Parts: sequence; C-alpha cells; structure tokens
Amino acid sequence: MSKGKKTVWITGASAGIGMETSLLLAENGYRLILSARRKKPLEELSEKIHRRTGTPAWIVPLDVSDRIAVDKAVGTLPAEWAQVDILINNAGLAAGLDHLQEGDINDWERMIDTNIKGLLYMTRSLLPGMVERGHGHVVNLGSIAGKEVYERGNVYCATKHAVDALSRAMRIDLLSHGIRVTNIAPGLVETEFSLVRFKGDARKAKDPYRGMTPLNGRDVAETILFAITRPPHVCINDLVITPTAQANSYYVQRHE
Ligand code: 8X3
Repeated sequence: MSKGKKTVWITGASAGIGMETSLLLAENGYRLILSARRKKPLEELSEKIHRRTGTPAWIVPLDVSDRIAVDKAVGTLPAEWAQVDILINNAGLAAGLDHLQEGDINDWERMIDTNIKGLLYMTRSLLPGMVERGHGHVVNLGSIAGKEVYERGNVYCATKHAVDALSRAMRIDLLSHGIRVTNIAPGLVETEFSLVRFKGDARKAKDPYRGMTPLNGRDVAETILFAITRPPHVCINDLVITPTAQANSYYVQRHE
C-alpha cells in the first residue's frame, strides 16, 4: 500500500503555493493529505492528482484555526494515512494593509489565528507521532515579512516573524528526535494572496507585481521539494526566495 512512499499533510492546499506544491509532490511519488477550508477545490485537486499519478489523495476539509477540529481531524485519520512523515504548514493569509492605528482588529485576529495558532495546532497534533517514530519533517511557510517589517505590514509581519521564531525554536526542541524543521520565506509570489489581502479588489491586488516578474506557486513548490528530498542527515534550515527583480521588501526593480 504505502511502502516506501512518504505521507505529506499540506494545509492551505486549495490554491496558490499549496496547490502547486501538492501537485509537484504527488508527481514526485509522495502520498498527499490535502487540507483547506473549502471541500470542493480539495476534491477537484485530489481528482487531478489521481488522474496524473494513479494515486488518490486523502482530503481533510479543515480550518486550522479551529483547535478542536484540528485535534479531531488528526485523531480520526484512517490507519493507512495516520503516519504523517512531513507536515507542510502552508495555510496563512494577509488581511488588510493599513497603518496600525487604522487597522481592522478582525483582520488581525484572522491572521494571528491562522498564521500562528493554526500552525501551532497542526504541529502540536502531529509531532507526537513523528517523535514516536523517530523521524519527520516540518516545513513552515514563513515570508520575507518574517525577516523585515514594512510600512502597513505590522500584524502580518509580526505573524511571519512568529513563524520564523517558531521554526528556530522547533529545531532546538526536536533536535534529539531526528526531526527536521525548514522555514521557507518567499518574497513576492503572484497567487490569490494579494487578492485576499486587498479583500477582492483586483486592481489593488495587481499593484505589488506591476512592472516586474514575480515568483509563482511552482517556484516555491520546487524549493519545498528540494528541502524535503535532501538526504536524512541534511536539514535545510531557512530559505529566502525572491524574484530576481526583488532585493528585499523595499527594493523592487520595475520597468514602467
Ligand atoms: C508575502 C510577501 O512581501 O507581501 O508574504 O510580505 S510580502
């Protein structure tokens, strides 16, 4: 059944980096557990994976910020899916781009609940199994916003700094258990990310990518594949990946 194939649980699988990573990993022989809040796109993705690879994915519709739902989802996995080798904490969002004094507290709660608490709930639920088996890999989707802060980024940047800190902290706490922890920190990636940040305003959502070639979901997926295919004695700690036209959060080369 699953002999030799590693099982990966990826959150936020229904779009963008999550969807591209799911497809790429499935094509590279991994068994996928796909999570996201919406069931329909997960079903479509699972069917696509089945068509392309002959192996269906297991879908778990889930809001990672719902602590009880996360525990239940992990606790009720069928036996053949219960040994998760790799957790990819990809679910996350930016909501709003306002000065702190004008920020919408509901946006802050959503970002903190998903980007920090959701990542923690998933990790806390799956780590005991990895510890028991003596191996595992946690890949956290951080951001360049976890390395720098920029105007109006405030709470989003704070959540991604938390992801960065938690990745480093996990690496220490899990050291004696042979579990790898990787932080992937992308810069400008053109996905639904910007549309969510600007609450569906397509014109504003395009602005960060104007006059330059941003990364796409596949670029980040390939980086994740690289990290998880290193030999067992190698742990990629932290990777910052930007478009060639981006030096950091402030310097972007645009042709206009
Ligand atoms: C996404 C990258 O630059 O919008 O995490 O913060 S950025």
